[in-house]
Amino acid sequence: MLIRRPADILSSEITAPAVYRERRRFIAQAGSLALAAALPAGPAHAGIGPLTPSPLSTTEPPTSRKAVTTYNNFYELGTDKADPAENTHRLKPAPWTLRIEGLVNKPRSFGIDELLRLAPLEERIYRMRCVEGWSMVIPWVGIPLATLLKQVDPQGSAKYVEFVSHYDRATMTRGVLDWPYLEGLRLDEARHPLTILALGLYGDVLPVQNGAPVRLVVPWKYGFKGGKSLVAIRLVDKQPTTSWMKAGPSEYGFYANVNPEVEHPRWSQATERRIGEFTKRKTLMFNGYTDQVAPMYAGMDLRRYF
Ligand SMILES: Nc1nc2c(c(=O)[nH]1)N[C@H]1C(S)=C(S)[C@@H](COP(=O)(O)O)O[C@H]1N2
Ligand SMILES: [Mo]
Repeated sequence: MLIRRPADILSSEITAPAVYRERRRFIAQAGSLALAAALPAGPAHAGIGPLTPSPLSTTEPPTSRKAVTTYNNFYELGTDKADPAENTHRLKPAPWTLRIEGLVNKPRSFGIDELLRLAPLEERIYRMRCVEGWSMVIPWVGIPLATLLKQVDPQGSAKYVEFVSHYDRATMTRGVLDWPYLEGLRLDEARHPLTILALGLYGDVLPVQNGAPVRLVVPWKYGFKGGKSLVAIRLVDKQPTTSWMKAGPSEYGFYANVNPEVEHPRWSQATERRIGEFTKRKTLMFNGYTDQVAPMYAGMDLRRYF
């Protein structure tokens, strides 16, 4: 990944927990109204409740909405952190369909309204950590990916899941990476309860720069695993080669679990800077989700499978 120093974002931009809780109460109340009134009109509204709070959320204070929506990696919309928010007109998130295909018994496409109704929308406040060394806490809104996978009935031969992002050569970055942006998970990782398809953040529909209208979120892995603006999810029998693996196989592995003990070839992964803070934090194994995810990697050499 092209390396940039995190822009200086003031700690005052972190939303105070009390303010944030108040906001959430509002969203919970407004939510059922918003769903009834606004959803049929499409995703161009604010507020997508009702939201079910999740016990899988961290209690750490979320990073400010401003930082979450202006400090982004979305190379199709430019390689500077500020580019995606400035180039949102280059991606039209509606109408949209997400295809689920490959080794499944019931392949089909989902519209965004169908995804919104598939399962109770949950608020998942997750720690997120980029391989570049910065981190955020993001209040996502989404559904477990497992719920979606169940709908298509994966075949026994399906072992991996490939995630294909939207790409339009006419409006998006050319070069830099092998497009479309491609990511992958093992099937058990894809089915893990922490793995979600995000449809919103901070109680609203997903802004374009964060991967509208639907993107993957896998909180124990480096940020690049979370493919944005997904058009297809493909179940396959062999480990997919992802865009970043193609770009730099010695730097970006398939697993990409957050691991303070495995250095990126050009820098350490032992510490991180939480956007909005000035003192560095120690990076936690699996980004702090060890209890939930470590069993999936039992017996694996995580230096080899980085
Ligand atoms: N399609 C696509 N998805 C992508 C990227 C990208 O460049 N293109 N960048 C990844 C990286 S490196 C990170 S850190 C996260 C950033 O997500 P955020 O901007 O919502 O914080 O998106 C990931 N998903
Ligand atoms: Mo990243």
